[in-house]
Amino acid sequence: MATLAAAPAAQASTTHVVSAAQASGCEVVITSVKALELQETVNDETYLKVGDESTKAVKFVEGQTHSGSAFTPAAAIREYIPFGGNVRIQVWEYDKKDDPDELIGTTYAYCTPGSYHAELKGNGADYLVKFDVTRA
Ligand SMILES: [Ca+2]
Ligand SMILES: [Ca+2]
Repeated sequence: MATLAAAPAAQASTTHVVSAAQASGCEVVITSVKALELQETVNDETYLKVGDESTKAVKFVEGQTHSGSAFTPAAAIREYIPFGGNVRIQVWEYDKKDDPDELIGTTYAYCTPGSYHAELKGNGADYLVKFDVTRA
């Protein structure tokens, strides 16, 4: 009985250590995306890859800004960043089947709370991505 009583106490201690580690992680949320220069002539069909998730494409005209919430699913613009780790953020331009999509650029979010912006340039396009990092 004494041994059984000790086991839950050990588990509780382990659980406490795990939640302390999680508390020092972060979350990144994409707040807005602006098309400074389009990849195509009239409209870009722009989507994001955040961590291992992809959003659906959103149409942009030159100079247009969409809030992060325009990109769906909403969960795809929100990602957990482990302490000491990072999350990759990419802007892509969708093209029809048989035509590979273009990667506009890549940036990284680290576990340091704050508001950030990154100008991503590539394949003739130029996009400004803003994102917030908070403790999670
Ligand atoms: Ca396209
Ligand atoms: Ca294209």
